[in-house]
Amino acid sequence: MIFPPDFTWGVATSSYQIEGSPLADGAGLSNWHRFALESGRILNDDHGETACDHYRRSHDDVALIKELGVDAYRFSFNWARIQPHGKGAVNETGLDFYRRLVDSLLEHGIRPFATLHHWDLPAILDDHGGWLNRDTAYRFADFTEIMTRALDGQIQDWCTFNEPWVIMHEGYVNGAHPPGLRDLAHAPTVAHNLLRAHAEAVRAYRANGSHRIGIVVNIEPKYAASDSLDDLEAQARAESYMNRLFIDPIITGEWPQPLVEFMGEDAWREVLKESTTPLREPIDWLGVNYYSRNVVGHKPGGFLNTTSVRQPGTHTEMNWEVFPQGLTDTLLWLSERTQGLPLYVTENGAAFDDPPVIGGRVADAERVDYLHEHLHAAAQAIEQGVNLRGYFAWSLLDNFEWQFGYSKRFGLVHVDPATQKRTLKDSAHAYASICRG
Ligand code: IFM
Repeated sequence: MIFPPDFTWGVATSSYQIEGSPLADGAGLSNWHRFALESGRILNDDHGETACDHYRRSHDDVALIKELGVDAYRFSFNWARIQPHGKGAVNETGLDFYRRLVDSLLEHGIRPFATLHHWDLPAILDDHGGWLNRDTAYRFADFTEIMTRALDGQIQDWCTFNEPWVIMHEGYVNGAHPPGLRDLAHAPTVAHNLLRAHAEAVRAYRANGSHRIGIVVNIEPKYAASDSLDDLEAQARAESYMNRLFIDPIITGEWPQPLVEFMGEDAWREVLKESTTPLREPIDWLGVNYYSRNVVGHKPGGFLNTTSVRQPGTHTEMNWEVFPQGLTDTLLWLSERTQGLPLYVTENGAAFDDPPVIGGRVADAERVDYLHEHLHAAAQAIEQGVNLRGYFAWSLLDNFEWQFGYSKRFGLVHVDPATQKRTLKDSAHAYASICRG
């Protein structure tokens, strides 16, 4: 495996998944905390009240990141800590937490990669329609301006959204995330508002910041189950919905046609009335979160008239097929669609049923293999000409995996929920030796 000498090696987390203390020091309630506290929403009624207690242990966690020998740390802000009411006055105590975190990263020589929004929205904005409301885009641009003014001196790599597709699909179509709505008809409006918010935020950033800004999308490459026309069309619909809905408007200014055709122009009427030109705000880089692939067949009555065809072979605890070739394919696909824009793998990793800590060791051999195979796949993409600038392992810590609570463990570092003790798994040691070259 050969990586360029200036390749960025990192680990990633997000605010609600690790911080805990969600209401501390004047923070407002977030949509995620409110949702998690509603009984029946999350497996075992888990929530982020404590999570990895990172809010109180961030200094030690930065030392842990340093111990891994990585160059960069990708994290996100809990917007409700900073603007408890989703707009207006800044809660300086909340902002100070991130100031301290960033100072500590820089003191340790670790480059901060900041995500402005990784799903935790001030709950009050959800009360006003969340991403169905056009105004949320302007609130997000204001928030971006606040963060940029406060931290652009120290942070050079910014990202607007993490996985806008998940916000749209799980929150407004599938109902597993807040606000828990279930209607495919929401997709065009929510996608449009998220893209508007992204573009407004990039413009706010350009006015106030002077480094780099991008967006992170989740891509699950879609392979047709057969060469039949039905399956090929099913593949195109699935790809349009999940993989092209956010990239195409940003890069080409077009909505993916197979999806517009499938849903019918009526469903898209309001969105199609507006020009996509303002959505095409140039970005400096694109992040991709890759975990698995999807083999798609035609099935009348299935979601988008498609079905997922389960493949033999290893699956993770999330029931996701382990398919490293999909990462090479994804990077080549993105590279072509984005005409050589700098790319980062901003998340890649796996939940496995890890063995327990024995004698200070977690022998997570499956994750070690997963990591090696996917890094090999990334190196192959570079060899084939992809402008890949870095890789972030998901995740630094075992953490709150959304609707699955604490049942799925993605960490390179084991976290004991009772004591919060951190233990480096074998995968952390393996990753550290790769990062150190
Ligand atoms: O834990 C999530 C993360 O928040 C977003 N990307 C996928 C990860 C694993 O499901």
